[in-house]
Amino acid sequence: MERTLCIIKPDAVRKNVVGEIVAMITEKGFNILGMKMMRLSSADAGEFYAIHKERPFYGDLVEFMTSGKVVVIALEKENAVADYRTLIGATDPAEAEEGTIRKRFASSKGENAAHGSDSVENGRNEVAFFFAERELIG
Ligand code: 3AN
Repeated sequence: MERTLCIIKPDAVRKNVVGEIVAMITEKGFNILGMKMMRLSSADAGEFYAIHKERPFYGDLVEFMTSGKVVVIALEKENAVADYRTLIGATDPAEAEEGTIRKRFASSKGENAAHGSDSVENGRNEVAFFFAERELIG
């Protein structure tokens, strides 16, 4: 079983589409191991996105991710990482396939509704970044 991390980003929370996104995820057969709403601090967001530190959009990304509430969801399923990437769609909503979360709800490359882990290793690490093992219920 693989784990992957979903973050419903501040733009999607502001649009009141948390329920719709959770429904799209569970309809695809993902098991929710843990879910919480939180407001990321700059330190949290900066550390979580440290891999993008040198990218020109890093400052905007941290500012956006701390601009409002997010919903963090730990997901489990066979092939969870790739299947969830398929469900969220391309980073740029203009390139995202019909029926994906980003096609439906994202407004731009930056404000793109949902985060998804990009590898099996990052899936486990990102889930562990936000959840203690005892908070994850199989
Ligand atoms: P993904 O989220 O699809 O894995 P990455 O890993 O390339 O995409 O980028 C991580 C996050 O950085 C994206 N979710 C997005 O919020 C932001 N981002 C990526 N590219 C840009 C860009 N050109 N302009 C603004 N923000 C960006």
